[in-house]
Amino acid sequence: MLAVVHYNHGHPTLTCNNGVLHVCIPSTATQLTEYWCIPDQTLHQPSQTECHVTGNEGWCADGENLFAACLIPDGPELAHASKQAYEHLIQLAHTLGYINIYRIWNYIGSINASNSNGLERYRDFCLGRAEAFESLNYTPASLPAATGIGLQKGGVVVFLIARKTPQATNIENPLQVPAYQYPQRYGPKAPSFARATAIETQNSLYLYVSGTASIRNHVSLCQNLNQQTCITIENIQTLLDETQKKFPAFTHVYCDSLKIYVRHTQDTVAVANAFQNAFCVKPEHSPTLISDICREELSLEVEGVFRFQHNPVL
Ligand code: 3EB
Repeated sequence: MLAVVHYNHGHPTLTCNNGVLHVCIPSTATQLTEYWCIPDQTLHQPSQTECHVTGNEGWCADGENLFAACLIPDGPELAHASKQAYEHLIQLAHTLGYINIYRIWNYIGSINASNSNGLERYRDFCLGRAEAFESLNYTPASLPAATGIGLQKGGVVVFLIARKTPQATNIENPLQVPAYQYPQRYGPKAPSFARATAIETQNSLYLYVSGTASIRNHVSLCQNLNQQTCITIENIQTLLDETQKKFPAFTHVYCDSLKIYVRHTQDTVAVANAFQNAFCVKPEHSPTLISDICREELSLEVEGVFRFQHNPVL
């Protein structure tokens, strides 16, 4: 295991404990503990991990896989601090040799509120993140998959997973404009993320699906909860279909986990049931977090990890 993420009360912290990085993310509405393990770990010898925390940054690695996190303090504007923290975190991964960053999470305090200039804090964050990726010479087609979601308060908590070899394959959704090509009306810089990334291990192909919402082309479809649920399920299913087209040898797909973000507490049961049925995943592997979503009109967003196999797993 590389890291444990605790969604609980209190303020954000990073600590090392028995060679594992612990990230605490303040979440007043829901409590959740998440364990980040090495893909296909059972096939290898139990690996030795190394864990370090310095100031607002921490990481844990096993020689092939890295989990790294940083805490961005709150302020009247987020772009500058986000750019610096992103550059620093990505450079850290590169310096340690884990150059293939394939999945990033961003938890943004008061995501829909305005900053001191009247720019929505999500858009403010997107600006700094985009500038960081540009300054590090990332091409849009090589961005990691991501989640960008709200937290009740505070600055931004960022964590990522990366590995040394080989590169991830990016998957886009043909029903959606790539997020990095969203038009300017959604903010001064488009969100920097891929819809999904696939990584191959010895026996499996893992698909990391970004936070997915009820968006077609670049437009939100938000008539009601049922429509948002159906469109989001179709978007995730389309990413699974695209992956199978690119990797036809992997004929069997399993949902390892989902994370379901719901804006309104009263929608939790209906949304959780719909996604658990659609992707055959148990409730204990598909927790719900009450969070604000980066577009004010959206009520839900769902991310997941899917495993593709050559043969059925009994
Ligand atoms: C969307 O498709 C919904 O800014 O990192 C989903 C996943 C969303 C990641 C991010 C935003 C992000 O645009 C929002």
